[in-house]
Amino acid sequence: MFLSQLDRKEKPTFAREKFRSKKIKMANNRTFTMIKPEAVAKGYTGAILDRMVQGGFRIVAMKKTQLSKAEAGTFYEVHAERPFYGELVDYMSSGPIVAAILEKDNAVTDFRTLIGSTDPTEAAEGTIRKDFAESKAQNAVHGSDSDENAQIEGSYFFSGREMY
Ligand code: IDP
Ligand code: MG
Repeated sequence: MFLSQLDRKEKPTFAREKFRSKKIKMANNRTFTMIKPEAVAKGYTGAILDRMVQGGFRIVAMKKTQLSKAEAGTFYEVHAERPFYGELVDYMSSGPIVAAILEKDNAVTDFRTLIGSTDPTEAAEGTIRKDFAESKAQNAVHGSDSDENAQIEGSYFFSGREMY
């Protein structure tokens, strides 16, 4: 009697664990982006969002907001040892940005193709950075570099209640 009760209690937990690990492995359909301060200030927000939508990405969540220096520092913590880190943190907190979670098959890879190389002078024709970026530092948009970072970055800006 006791054992069968225990069994019933354990089963749902096991099922949830199984579901969770499957979801993590299969979550390659979302990425996170920011339209960076110089692009927002120049009025490129609408045109850049249009490129994303025309590129096959669905907007799951979106907001206009401004990062504090501390928040920009945390967001770009992986680059803390790079020589451009201070400049990057100052720049990313210098004005409003537009943050969004985007959905598409192979979202991370396809989005990085759509935005082009970090340095706009090396970006392919027709990419967002080629057409809207000012420089390697002020390069119009951010795109996550892995599924794991897309998940971390998206949930830094949005609660589950803000994703549709
Ligand atoms: P990514 O945005 O293409 O992934 P990362 O190497 O992750 O490029 O760099 C993050 C951001 O730091 C870039 O988007 C750009 O704004 C800035 N950055 C990268 N390299 C340089 C540089 O050499 N000088 C100044 N800023 C840079
Ligand atoms: Mg990067």
